[in-house]
Amino acid sequence: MKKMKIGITCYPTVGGSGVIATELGKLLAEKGHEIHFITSSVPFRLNKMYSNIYFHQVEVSHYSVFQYPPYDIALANKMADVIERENLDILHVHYAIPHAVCAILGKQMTNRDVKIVTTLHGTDITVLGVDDSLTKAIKFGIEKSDRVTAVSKALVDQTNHLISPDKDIQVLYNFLDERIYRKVQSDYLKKDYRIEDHEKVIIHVSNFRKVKRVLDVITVFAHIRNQLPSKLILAGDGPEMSAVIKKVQELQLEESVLFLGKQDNLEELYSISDLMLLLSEKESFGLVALEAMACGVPCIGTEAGGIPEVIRHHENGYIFPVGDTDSMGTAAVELLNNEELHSAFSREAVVTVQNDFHSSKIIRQYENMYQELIQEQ
Ligand code: GMT
Repeated sequence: MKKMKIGITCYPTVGGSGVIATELGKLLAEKGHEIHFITSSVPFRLNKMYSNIYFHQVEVSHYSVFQYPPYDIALANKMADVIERENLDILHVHYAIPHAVCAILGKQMTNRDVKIVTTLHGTDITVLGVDDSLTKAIKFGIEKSDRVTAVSKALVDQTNHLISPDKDIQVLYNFLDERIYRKVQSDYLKKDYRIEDHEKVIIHVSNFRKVKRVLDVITVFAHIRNQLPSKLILAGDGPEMSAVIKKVQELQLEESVLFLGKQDNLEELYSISDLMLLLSEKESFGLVALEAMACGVPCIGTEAGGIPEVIRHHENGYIFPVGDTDSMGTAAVELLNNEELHSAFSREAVVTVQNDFHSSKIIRQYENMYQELIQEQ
């Protein structure tokens, strides 16, 4: 396969989409492609040196005449610089707004035939797609991209429903680095966190936005805690944190809930967990569920968005309607009490990740898509 020069733009500090964009760049670099990140800061997962990964920082002028710093224009300008100087074959942007629109503008500032690929991650469609001030820009960004991908079938359907773009959108699922996300020996953490051997460990990881319904996580955990000795690990932070703390206090669960804040090395936390709860009302994919499953943790999720494409009901976990905390609590207790069923779900979780979301498979799909585009020239 021809080695390509690929530009990547993402939100370098934001959750799952930044993680996927960065991991994609790293894995493509490992396959010999030359990668150029064009972002406002170094992507937080770019934590290792690669001789074929370059970083081009977008700098925004803060002149007093500008009421708002012109980030989008500065990004388009930087994209144009990199397209020309590095002779990029592909510019792959994550999020339609503003990145796809900037890429189209940046390309127009050059006379190069770089191909633009846009990946939709969710919030750009499910939240911004209903904002009248942005729908035309989102549609424009999608329609003028050479290829558009989305991280789940559900997100393709939602995009078609909300924006009706005149464009085929291809599903390319998220993936993870299996060398990192696997069951590891981290039992020492149980001792450190004062988790007794007979206690079950439930985990929730998110940015604690309202859409994640972390209060439901607490309700379900309270149900579990009533029936079984257990601890809840909460990893992450965000706007709902004070409401969550208040609810934990009201239910007198302070001794059983561990607030860990933002954490790296999540595989160590998943490896001591028995169950992951992802109870969001909007979720285009649910990367944290995939990470937990890769470490052998069954998940309970909601019917929202792409979650059922990852968590399969009665196979590797359970799916319930958003807010049905009674059913979630009952299913959780049954699963945690049934060792045989729990082991079967745990094994199946690992198999699902290997078969359907393996990085080698997904990276090949991206490479093939890029190659096809280049050959269209
Ligand atoms: O979940 C978030 O709030 C962060 C957001 C992001 O932009 O990183 O996540 C979105 O993209 C992830 C990677 O594709 C998906 O796994 C998340 O499901 C998706 N979040 C939503 O749709 C709410």
